[in-house]
Amino acid sequence: MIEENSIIKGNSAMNVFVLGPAGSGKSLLVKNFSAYLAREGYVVRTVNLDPGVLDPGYKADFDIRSIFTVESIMREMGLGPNGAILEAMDRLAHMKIPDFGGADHIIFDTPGQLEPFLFRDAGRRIIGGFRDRCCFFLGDLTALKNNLLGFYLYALTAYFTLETETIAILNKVDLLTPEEAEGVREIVRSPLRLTTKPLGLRDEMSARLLKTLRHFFPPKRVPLVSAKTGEGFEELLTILYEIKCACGDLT
Ligand SMILES: Nc1nc2c(ncn2[C@@H]2O[C@H](COP(=O)(O)OP(=O)(O)O)[C@@H](O)[C@H]2O)c(=O)[nH]1
Ligand SMILES: [Mg+2]
Repeated sequence: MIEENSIIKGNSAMNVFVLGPAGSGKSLLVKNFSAYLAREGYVVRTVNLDPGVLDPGYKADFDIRSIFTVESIMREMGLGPNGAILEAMDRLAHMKIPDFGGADHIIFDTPGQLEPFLFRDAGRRIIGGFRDRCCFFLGDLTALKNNLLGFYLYALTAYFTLETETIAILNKVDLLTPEEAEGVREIVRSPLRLTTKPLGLRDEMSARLLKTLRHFFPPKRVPLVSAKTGEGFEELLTILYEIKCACGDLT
């Protein structure tokens, strides 16, 4: 269990951590989804926790780069970029992130290097301090092709490592034809149909795993979205609403 820490006192917002590999569209989602929420009448704040980004494309209400950047840590400690990211996230785990009293949603942008979040304790310490929280785990549909299984497994690692409800989100649907998008939806709904007979061992294993993973990522909870056009944002908001309700704190 994660104990609450002093960072979160008074924060009754839904804290949404946007995670995913580099280029999956995290920063664009933070920018456009927060603007969408604001248009829907919510009080939204954005936080950039990526110390390596040159320009996230939006003006964050709190930006870690005002305290350090990957470059400044590289210089200060003589580290390479990967070591500097790990050091940055370890520092962040001990820092107080400003409390935005009165916000309904706080959307956090994160670095593309997933190691500190999925394979080290820093992410859990950064995220776990917030009471109402969830992760949006983004994948780039154009890069995933037929590897839905690998994507789910990463999202599952986030769920277990961070002890946080994790929504697997397939981004960049605008780059797919309607037929391709429907094909992905079909796989999400019925992963077993992926397999063709006779089954090889690998196919059989992936089919079984996908079947199990449906418990963690039920098809209704795997939205296909576009951070660019806003397609699927309504679905994301509904999911946030359901998570908030499940936290028992809806006012
Ligand atoms: N067409 C399209 N491009 C996107 C979408 N989301 C992100 N991108 C583009 O993908 C690239 C990487 O996006 P970015 O938000 O920087 O990814 P990050 O590294 O995960 O923060 C940028 O060129 C974005 O404009 C999307 O939904 N559709
Ligand atoms: Mg980014």
